[in-house]
Amino acid sequence: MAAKPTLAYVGLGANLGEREAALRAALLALGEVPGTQVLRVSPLYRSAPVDAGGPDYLNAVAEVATTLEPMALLHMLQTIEHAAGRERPYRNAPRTLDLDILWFGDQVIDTPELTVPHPRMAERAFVLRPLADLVTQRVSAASLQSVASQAIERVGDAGWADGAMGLKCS
Ligand code: PH2
Ligand code: MG
Ligand code: MG
Repeated sequence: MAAKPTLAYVGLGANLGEREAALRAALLALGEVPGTQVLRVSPLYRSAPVDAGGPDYLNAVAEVATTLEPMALLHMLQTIEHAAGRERPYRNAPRTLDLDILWFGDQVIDTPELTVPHPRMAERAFVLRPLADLVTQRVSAASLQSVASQAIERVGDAGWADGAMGLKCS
């Protein structure tokens, strides 16, 4: 019997190269991960790097259903990052693609390799704003208020990810 899928939220970011194209390609790749479907994607946001340098970031959040275990999903995300030319010369270095597990169902995970919920998501408008677009009731007004001073701009049209979410079987 197939495992029951878990609803997970993945943060996408890029601040080097063709940023929007990289995020679209990542969504397509995510939809091709075994047992994994991209259900919805937030609008796209632009912001200056937080605790980091380099060009502005583009960020979004994807809602996925996956039958993978969290560690298996993490390794698939790392494979997709690597294929996009991701290098890790130092912490928070500019990057062609960053894919972070924000939530994995309601699981709490604390291992050297993976911490879920994402440990810094509550401090970051570039995570909370797109997440709130998808799951309004799960992101409190108070937490949005606490990041309201961070400059962030919604860019592009609502359908920026159309065509990057694979074929839906009905
Ligand atoms: N990611 C970081 C560090 N800083 N800043 C913005 N605006 N967007 C990001 O995705 C981002 C960041 C580390 O992952
Ligand atoms: Mg990150
Ligand atoms: Mg990361």
